[in-house]
Amino acid sequence: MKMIYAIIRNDDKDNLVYKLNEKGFSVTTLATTGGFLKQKNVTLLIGTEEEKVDKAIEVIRKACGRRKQMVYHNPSTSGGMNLMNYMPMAAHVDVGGATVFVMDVERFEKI
Ligand code: 2BA
Repeated sequence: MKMIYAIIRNDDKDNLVYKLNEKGFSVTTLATTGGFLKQKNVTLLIGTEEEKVDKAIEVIRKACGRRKQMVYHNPSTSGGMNLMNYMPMAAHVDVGGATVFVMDVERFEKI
């Protein structure tokens, strides 16, 4: 038996939990905060058999892996009548990412 700790972005939580449940993994989510940036993130606890660990990590990678996302900025209205100030601006930003730890479970019981 193994325990997977996966620290992920809040935005990826619902999709990842859905995908893990769909594949038969039980999940507990904890609301956590990164120690460096002090931003809220989510830590998933996933207890599973050793032979299923790679499958769980594959699901995490697909749902949360680092990727580019297009974001649109609201046009500024503070720059006068210049047309450029009203043009929507688009940019690619990096989103996602997961930090995963896999640990041995000495004993597992449901009482
Ligand atoms: P990541 O390395 O992707 O880490 C994202 C979050 O995962 C971290 O949030 C932390 O909550 C958790 N985490 C990562 N590695 C961990 C570990 N070895 N043990 C326990 N938890 C761990 P934050 O601490 O707020 O860090 C956010 C991002 O800031 C990190 O992204 C990394 O790019 C950067 N960072 C973190 N610590 C740093 C440091 N001491 N110096 C420079 N950059 C740092």
